[in-house]
Formats: sequence, C-alpha cells, structure tokens
Amino acid sequence: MFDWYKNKTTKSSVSEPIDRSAQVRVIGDRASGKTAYMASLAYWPNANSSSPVQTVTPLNDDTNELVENAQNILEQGLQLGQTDLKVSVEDVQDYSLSIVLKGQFSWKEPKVTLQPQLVKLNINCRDYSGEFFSDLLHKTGDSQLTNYLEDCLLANGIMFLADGTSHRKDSEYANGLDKFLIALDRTDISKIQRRIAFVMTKCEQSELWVNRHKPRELAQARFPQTFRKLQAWQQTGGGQVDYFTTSAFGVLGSKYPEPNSVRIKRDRGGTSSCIKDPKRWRPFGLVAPIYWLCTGERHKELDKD
Ligand SMILES: Nc1nc2c(ncn2[C@@H]2O[C@H](COP(=O)(O)OP(=O)(O)OP(=O)(O)O)[C@@H](O)[C@H]2O)c(=O)[nH]1
Ligand SMILES: [Mg+2]
Repeated sequence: MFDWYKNKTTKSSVSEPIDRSAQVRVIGDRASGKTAYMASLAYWPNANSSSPVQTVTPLNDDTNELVENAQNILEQGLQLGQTDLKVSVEDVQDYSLSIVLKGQFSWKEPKVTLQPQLVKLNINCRDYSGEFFSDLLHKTGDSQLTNYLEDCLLANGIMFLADGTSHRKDSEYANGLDKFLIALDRTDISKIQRRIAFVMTKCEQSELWVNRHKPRELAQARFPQTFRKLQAWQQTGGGQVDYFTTSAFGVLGSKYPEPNSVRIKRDRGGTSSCIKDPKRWRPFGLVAPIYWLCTGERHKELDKD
C-alpha cells in the first residue's frame, strides 16, 4: 500500500532521466504565500537560460487552472484570493507537476565519457488553506482537522511555508508545528521517513535577501522557537529537516537588485504584496526544496538560484 511513498529511483541507461517523486503537502499560516509559491512554480515565468531547471510541466487540470491564475491574476499585478478550507480534504486542489533538471556531467564507468544526466522530479502537491494551520492551534478533536491530518500521513514530504517577514509569529508557528508533529507521530503507523522543508517566503524583501544563501542561519535567527522544534523532531528520529529561502516574485536588476514587489500591507502577520513589474517577473528558490524533498540531497546550483 505504501509503495508509492518510496522515492522511485529508476537507474538510468544512456539518455533516460533519473526519476524521483514525492507526495507533498504545503502547510503554513494564512497569507504565508503557499498558493503564490505553487502558481509561480507551475507557471515558471521568464525562465533563465542559465538555470539548472529545463522545464516545468503541469500534469493535471488543477495545475492548468493554477497557471491560468498566475497569468490572469499575478501577472496582471493583482493578488490571488485566499484559499478556502474545504469540508473534505479530497476537494483540496491537488497539483501535479513534472520538473526536468538539465543534465549534470558525470564520469561513467567503464568507459570514461562525459555524460549529461537529466533528472526528472515528479510531485503531487496539495495546497491547504492557512485556516488549517490556525485550526491546529485552536481546535482539537475536530473531524475536519482529523481528516486533514490523516491526509498528511499519506505524504512523504511536508513543505512548511512561513512568510519571512512574519517572525513575530514565531511562537505561534512553533506551537502549531508542535501540535502537528505530535498528531502526525501519534497516528502514523507507516513509519516512513518523512522530510520537512521549512521554507521562508518573500525573500526578495531586502532584510531577507541579504541572507538568502544562509537559510539555516536565517531560520535560526528569525524563527528560533520553530527552528528548535524542527531540530528536536529530527533528533528524536521523527524524520529529516532542512531550510530554504524563496520568493515567488523575485527581484529587479542584478547589480543593485530591488524587490519586484509592491507592498500593500505589512503588519505582525507579514507582508501582502503584488508584483511590481510583471514583464520581468522571475521567482527564485522554488525548486530547491522540491529537489531536497524528492532526493534528500541539496542541489548546489538550485541553492544558488
Ligand atoms: N512580497 C511578496 N509577497 C508575496 C510573495 N508570495 C506571496 N505574496 C503575497 O502574500 C499574500 C498571500 O499570498 P498567498 O499565496 O495567497 O498566501 P496563502 O499562503 O496561499 O494564503 P491562504 O490561502 O489564505 O492560506 C498575497 O498578498 C501575495 O501577493 C512573495 O514571494 N513576495
Ligand atoms: Mg492559498
């Protein structure tokens, strides 16, 4: 039954890509940027020719609709609507994507030839409403919540998104996470090794941008309680944890980059924005956490993205 939990690894012949897959759930507070993250990933605007990512392909109707939303809403300089909490978790949007990474050169025995090896990442990803996260904090024994938690058990990857500018909510995130991990460990009989990616979003904001290449240090400094909870979970054998920085909107310019976002609101809960210059919309750091969720390894080039 749990066969598809395991990362499917097909040993490659000459030109076949290495196939890796993951079942993912995206969780996080209201307005942490979950839907914008998924929409930007699926749409993949203004691809950079030097990026390690070759293609991103939507694989189902939910994902095609998400791409349309990226075009019709985000690209028009507007904000996406809030995601509603569905009565049944089966009704939650389930995005399916295939990401192909360009070949990396490697020496192949017995003939020593340079051979580029494509890597294909397949993910199925459910984008929960942030209301799920607040219910975790405030409700117990609720059947809807139980339904969502049971659905999380089916995933081998959890992407926990936090608006990088919402650090004043660190203790709430740590408490929500604590409840989440306890519920997960208590009901989990599959004993699969799960990975949790802690992803800080909106990192085009200058105070985050300067530290984007030190995600672990940034998480520890900005979200110390959440960081400690995650580390403790890892140390007690719950699974693996790693840290990432992203922006669904990206920056403008390269020498003196400025955020490609216009701030609409900023408060304790974080930042609401829209894209400043949609023609130059280029997100960063979107694929690095997915690569790690699928493989358990960090991809140096994606980390530099
Ligand atoms: N500056 C900036 N704003 C972003 C980014 N990603 C999302 N936002 C903004 O953050 C707000 C919330 O984004 P959503 O993607 O709707 O957040 P969500 O986590 O899906 O929220 P719920 O569906 O309510 O749980 C909106 O104002 C977005 O435009 C980003 O990378 N940078
Ligand atoms: Mg949403």
